[in-house]
Amino acid sequence: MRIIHRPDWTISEARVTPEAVALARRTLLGGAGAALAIRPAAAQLSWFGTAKPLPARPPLPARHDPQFTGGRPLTPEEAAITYNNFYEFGTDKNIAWAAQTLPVSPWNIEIAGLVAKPRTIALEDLLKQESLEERIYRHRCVEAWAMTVPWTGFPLAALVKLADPLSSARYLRFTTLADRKAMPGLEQPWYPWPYIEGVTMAEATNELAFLSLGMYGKIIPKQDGAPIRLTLPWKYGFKSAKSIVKVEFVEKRPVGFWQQVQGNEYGFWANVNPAVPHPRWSQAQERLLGTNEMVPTQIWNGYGKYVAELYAGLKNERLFM
Ligand SMILES: Nc1nc2c(c(=O)[nH]1)N[C@H]1C(S)=C(S)[C@@H](COP(=O)(O)O)O[C@H]1N2
Ligand SMILES: [Mo]
Repeated sequence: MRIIHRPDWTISEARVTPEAVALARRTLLGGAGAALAIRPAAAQLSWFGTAKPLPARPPLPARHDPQFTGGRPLTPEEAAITYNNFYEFGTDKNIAWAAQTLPVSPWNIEIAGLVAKPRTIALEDLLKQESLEERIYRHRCVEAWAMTVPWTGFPLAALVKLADPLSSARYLRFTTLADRKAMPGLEQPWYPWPYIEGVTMAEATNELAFLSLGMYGKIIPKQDGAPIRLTLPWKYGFKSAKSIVKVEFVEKRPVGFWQQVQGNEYGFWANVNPAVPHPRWSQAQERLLGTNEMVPTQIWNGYGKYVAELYAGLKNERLFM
């Protein structure tokens, strides 16, 4: 028997409204939130400080790369870091508090598969070898919400170089943390844990592909994938795997978490394209977190100048799902 468990977001985000955000906030507040809808915006801001504050994050200084501006106003930090997809902590958007149990230190990354020397690196040792920079990127979730965020990290290409892959390596396969003690979402056994994602070698070494350790000039929040996550701004957000523990160089195309859950809706490539609808909703527009403004979606999420050529020869692939 095959049971298809559709995550609630695959239905709900298609009809997202400002009310949905109000509802999310109300949930954060518990019962006290019922009055929220009639409170002025300024008063709404204070709930964040008073209800259940998220831990303060230490600064993570880095050189800002002026090449990546985001092209639209930054999403307010509070909006970006309290509206998350991180199924290991639950299937709704307000998992920020639940995610504080994520154990981030010590953190090791296993480099495995088709590389000169498979090994495990402590994150702090990896960071000694990479220099951090800040880039503002647009993020587009397949559910049609979007944000614009300053990420701090280093190019994925630098990790590929350090890993020293063999010429037979064709893909990178990322495995993320699956810790039953810390992650209540793993109790939902119908999901194919751990969360896996993958990219081609050409994608991994593209200038845009980034590993993020910070957000808004500070250490990345746990709910956003601490201590290290992928940031692939031209692809739907589910490709940007959080809390990575293993990077494997492989010959076979990896099958991602969402592809396993619902392969007819979520594929390997998942490049953003307004003209290719999701089977159950349009991708023509996106809702900006923070303002709820609806704006047109751009092909490759606006990053065609960097990545379109990667796909020029791939005529028989489902590039946009
Ligand atoms: N391990 C893991 N990584 C994940 C997810 C997840 O559920 N688990 N969700 C993905 C999805 S669908 C999106 S849109 C982004 C959301 O990142 P954010 O919460 O920082 O906005 O993370 C991606 N990476
Ligand atoms: Mo997403």
